[in-house]
Formats: sequence, structure tokens, C-alpha cells
Amino acid sequence: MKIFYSENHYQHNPAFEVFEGGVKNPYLENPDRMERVLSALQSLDWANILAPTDFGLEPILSVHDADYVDYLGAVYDEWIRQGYEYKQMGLLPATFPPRGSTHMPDNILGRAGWYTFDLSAPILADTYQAALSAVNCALSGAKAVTGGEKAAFALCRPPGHHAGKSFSGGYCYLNNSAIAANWLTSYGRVAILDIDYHAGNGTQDIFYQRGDVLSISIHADPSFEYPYYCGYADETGAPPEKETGFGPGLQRNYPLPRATGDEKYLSTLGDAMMLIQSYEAGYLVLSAGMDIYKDDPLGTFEITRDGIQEIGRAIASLNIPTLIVTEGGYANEALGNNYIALLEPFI
Ligand code: SP5
Ligand code: ZN
Repeated sequence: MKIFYSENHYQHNPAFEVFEGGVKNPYLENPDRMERVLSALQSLDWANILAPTDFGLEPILSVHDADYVDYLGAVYDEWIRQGYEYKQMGLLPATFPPRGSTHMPDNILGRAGWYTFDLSAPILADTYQAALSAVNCALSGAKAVTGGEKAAFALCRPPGHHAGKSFSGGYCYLNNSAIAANWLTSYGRVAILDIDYHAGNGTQDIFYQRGDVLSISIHADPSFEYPYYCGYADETGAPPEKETGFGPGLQRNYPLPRATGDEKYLSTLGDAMMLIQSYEAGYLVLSAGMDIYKDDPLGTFEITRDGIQEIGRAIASLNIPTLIVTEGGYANEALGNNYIALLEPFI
């Protein structure tokens, strides 16, 4: 299997994140995650680890707003020019625009708050380069599946599914899966299936108004879990201009309760897979967060490694060329074997 990896993620290494109550916690979305996955893969004879190719900005600008991408690319230097320097934390706002705000100020902290929705996506010196490389990994994987591969795996760090058209958050800056999915629409009908523990609010934001990508997310119910404001079952997407014969729009959410185990998860996945089949998707992008795993420090689900393999087996049985993209997953010591369990059915 072709696996795309860039070491540019190492330099994106925030020192901490801010939890509820202002608790400073060591940054969970850390370089060690990818290091573990990579070294687990390196011992396998079927893993063909490749460097990504550079697709430039065009595929990114087809998904994200240009002013947001400009901001991501330029703001760190501006921050330093203004005399700030918090070496390992970079730029992190603490004020966010209330609903209905109409003015984005020139002030750098005002702009930072405008473009992010929580305290987990600081901008460091090398954050933008890391995010670009992650996008190139996803796009390289997408290209591989258009070239006849049954599946490809993109090791994307930082992850992407919480990043919307013009916002970062949840450790995400550029939406790797959404950019790859959008790129794939030139080659056929595309579905995204997001199995990260958290609702894919960024992916939902990007495709909600569009009638051309089926976007499905299975996740912890946002009525009790992050990202709280998105991922409800009644959010089904805006009606497309052309009738698709496929319900109101092309977003589907499957919120699940705390302590969801293998059996319930797999039956929900079965429902989601029926949608993908009836949509007749020619390409599938799997936003594959492993924070569904029972030992994950952020998750509450009880999915076992066997359960993860069953998830992989079920999705592989769809027989759709599939790009598998990393998202969350913070039980670092289990991450390598969890991804291997997911990938094996696609070999
Ligand atoms: C890509 C991804 O999985 N992003 C998830 C970001 C979730 N951040 C939420 C942090 C809330 C942590 N609450 C921890 C309570 C510890 N007991
Ligand atoms: Zn997650």
C-alpha cells in the first residue's frame, strides 16, 4: 500500500493546550503520534512509504477562503515583527467574535480570534509548512487512488477535520480530507466518511452548501462532547440546486452516546455504508481518527482493536478506491497497531 509521509510535521510542536477551567495540558496532538505510526509501519512488508509531491496552493484555495490561507501563511512572521515571541506557543488568541460580529480588526489578536474557534490551534514558526505538507500527503494519496490503487494512506499531521473554510481549531488548520475529496471530484462521485471520535465540523462547514460531496460523520454526540455546536443528526446539508434524489442535502451525522462499544458502532457504520452504496460513490475518503479506541485519553468510546479491524473490513468490503487520512487519536502507544488493524483489510 502506498503511504505518504513528510517529516515536516516535527517542527509543529506546541508546548501545551488549554483544557476546561484553564488547565494547561501537554499538547496531545504531538510529533510522537506520527513517529509511532511510522515506525510501526516501517516493519511491514506491504507498507510502501513515500514522500508526498507538491500540489501547490490551488487545491487548497478550492476549499479554504483565500484570506484565511493568506493569514495562515503570513501571520507568524507578523507576530514576531510586532515583538512577541512565545517560542513554543506562538500566536494564540483569547478573544473570539460573538455571533453576528461584522468587523475583523487589523489587530493581530483580533484577526487570530476571527480565524479560530478554540484554544488548541496556536500558530508557531513552522505550523503553516507542516499543514501544507499534510495536505500534500493527502493529495498524493488521492492521486494514487485515481491511478488504480485500491487504497492509499496519508499520514497527516496536523490533522484536518475541524478546519473549516476559514477557521482553525481542534488541532486543525487545513482540512486534509476535504481538500483531497474536493480534488477527487474531478475524477468521479466522492463520499467522505469521518470516523474520528469528534464530529467533523470543519468538513461539514466546507461541504454543507454544496450538492456534490456526500459527507458522513460518526462521532460522540455533540450534546455532551466537543465540538458541541455541530454534528447533530438533524443537520443534513443545504438542498442542492440540482435534485439528487438523495434527501435534503448531502451531510449525514450519526451521534453516539458515551461508552459506545464495537457492536453498536458497527451497526451504525452499516447504516452509513448503505448511504455510501446508494450514492454510488466512485471514491471514498476516510477521515480516520483513532480516538474511538477504548484507551484514548480524549474519547469515551470502548472500541477495541478487533473492533477497529472490523471497521476496516466493513469499509474495505465496499470495494471503492479509498484514501485513508489520519485525524485524531491520542493513545500514542496504541496508535501504530490501531492503524495497522484498520489498514490490513485494504491490502
Ligand atoms: C483532531 C481531533 O481529534 N481534535 C480534537 C480536539 C479536542 N479538544 C478537546 C479538548 C477537551 C479536553 N477535555 C479534557 C478533559 C480531560 N479530563
Ligand atoms: Zn478527534
